[in-house]
Amino acid sequence: MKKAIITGITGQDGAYLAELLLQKGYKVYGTFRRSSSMNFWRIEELGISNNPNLHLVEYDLNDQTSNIRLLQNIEPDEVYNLAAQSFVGVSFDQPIYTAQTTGIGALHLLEAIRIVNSKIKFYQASTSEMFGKVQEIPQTEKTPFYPRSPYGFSKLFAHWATINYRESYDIFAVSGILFNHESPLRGREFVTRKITDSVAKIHLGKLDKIELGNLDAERDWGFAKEYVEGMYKMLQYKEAETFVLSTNVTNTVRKFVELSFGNIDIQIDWKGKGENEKGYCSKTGKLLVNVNPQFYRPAEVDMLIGDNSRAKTLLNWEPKTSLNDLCSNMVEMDLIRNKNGTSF
Ligand code: NDP
Ligand code: GDR
Repeated sequence: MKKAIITGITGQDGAYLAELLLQKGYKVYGTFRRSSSMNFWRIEELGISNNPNLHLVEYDLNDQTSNIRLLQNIEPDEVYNLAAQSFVGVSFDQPIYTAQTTGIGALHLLEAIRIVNSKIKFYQASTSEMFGKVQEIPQTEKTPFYPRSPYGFSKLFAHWATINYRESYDIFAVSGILFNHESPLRGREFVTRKITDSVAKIHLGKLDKIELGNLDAERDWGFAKEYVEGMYKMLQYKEAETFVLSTNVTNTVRKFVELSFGNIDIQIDWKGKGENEKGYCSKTGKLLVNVNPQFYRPAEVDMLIGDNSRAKTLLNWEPKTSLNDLCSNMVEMDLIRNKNGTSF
């Protein structure tokens, strides 16, 4: 039975990846951080929390002895490093912590592999945020990087550390440059889930309006469940390499707002009150979207659109879910949760 460690099993991707690896017959060791209130709602919602092949291990990426012990005790075949301070907005307020966890944290794990067993395969969760300021459209494995946040430059450090350990020590270390991927398991601080959860609350009369920042940012949004399959495929490929996973389609935050409200039969009048008056109304005149500068970032990534041809050709990986379907599924789940009072 193959053994895999997933750092960050309490997060969106960690939960989906654990589900996938369990289906593939792996023994999965998922790491979580000690906290005064436990955070297992995602693996519970997926129905895998009591799977006998799933083991939860307390761990912090920032504690190097815990990295070494993790590998010594479990003797894994594969390590998927998904743990990170992953929220771009917070990285501006907590840059040092973000660099330690999101950047140096990956190096801790690579060093632990070098020390304990250099045959362990390693996946690093890299990101389209490393492309940052647009240098090329679409963005590929060869596009120059220009990160625009402490999160982006920390991930870039981890990306290069992964490549360096691959080249220096012959470690099977893969970097997956993933564009935004969303799902009903997305954290509520990220814009898509913030919107779908708010739309559900507005529909149920629990909220008046959504407060958002930059509505014109463009993102290449896919479905997270399909992206974790890409991670798995990268570690099974014959060589350790770098791959982009994306849908190759970009949309604005504004479009995602429109799609989400469409699910509860509301149309936003973008010509209505207007951004200068800080809000947009429904066609019937109810203020539903407020633009709040609090949610603007000191430096923004204006536009991301990927090119997944390499992953398509070499890994036979391709996204299938449209943004429309993804959005409908997220709104539907948020309606159910908010009705049941189980929204996380
Ligand atoms: P989440 O924020 O949902 O999950 C992050 C996970 O990391 C959580 O389990 C969190 O634990 C854990 N974590 C944070 N700090 C530490 C630490 N110091 N030690 C151990 N664990 C820690 O992220 P996603 O699931 O969305 O993303 C997974 C990875 O992929 C992240 O590295 C992210 O940066 C990267 N990525 C994500 C993309 C996306 O669109 N989702 C796109 C490209 C890359 P806790 O629950 O306790 O906070
Ligand atoms: P991102 O995701 O920064 O792309 O990082 P996020 O959903 O936070 O922002 C996307 C875009 O929406 C704009 N925006 C808002 N964002 C948030 N969170 N809240 C708002 O109210 C709001 N209003 C507008 C943002 O300015 C931005 O342009 C995600 C994370 O998962 C990273 O870990 C991952 O690496 C990248 O995706 C790829």
